[in-house]
Amino acid sequence: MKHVDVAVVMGSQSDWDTMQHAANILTEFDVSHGVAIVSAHRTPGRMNEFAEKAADNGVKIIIAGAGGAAHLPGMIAAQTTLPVLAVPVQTRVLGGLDSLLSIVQMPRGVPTAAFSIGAAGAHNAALFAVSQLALNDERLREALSAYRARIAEEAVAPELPGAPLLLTEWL
Ligand code: RP5
Repeated sequence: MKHVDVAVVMGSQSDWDTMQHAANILTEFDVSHGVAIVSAHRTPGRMNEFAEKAADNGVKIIIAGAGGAAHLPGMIAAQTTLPVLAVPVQTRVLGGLDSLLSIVQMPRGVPTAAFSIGAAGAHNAALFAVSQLALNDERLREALSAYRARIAEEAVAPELPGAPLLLTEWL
């Protein structure tokens, strides 16, 4: 089985709309990654096996997304010392606050890193994984700097139709 640096896991097929944003960033940065559905509640045995074997399979970082009673990231963290980056998936009934609160209050000694709810959280979790890998990878460090430069440029691009005076001329 091929080794990957980052494993992106989620509790359900329905989480993919959100978690694909993490996979897209990893693809953009050319970081090896794989995805799997492992549910803390529906397939606990599969989740245990995944968590116990992840480090031996060469995985360095796990990104785990779940919604509602979102126990997946914490339960994975309980069974591995690899860093677990948790993404609270937005839910229809409670908007994802349920996911966030299920994820964020881990007991002392078993941490996960928690990101914001939804697609932006998945996006940022992947960027965070890239920055962790970049500690030992010059190519990724440079790619992250280029990414930051690009989003800074996009943030100030003057697309304000009808605006009277663009003050950016002062800057
Ligand atoms: C959680 O339940 C999953 O992470 C998902 O976000 C949520 C709903 O799952 P489905 O009922 O859509 O499969 O386990």
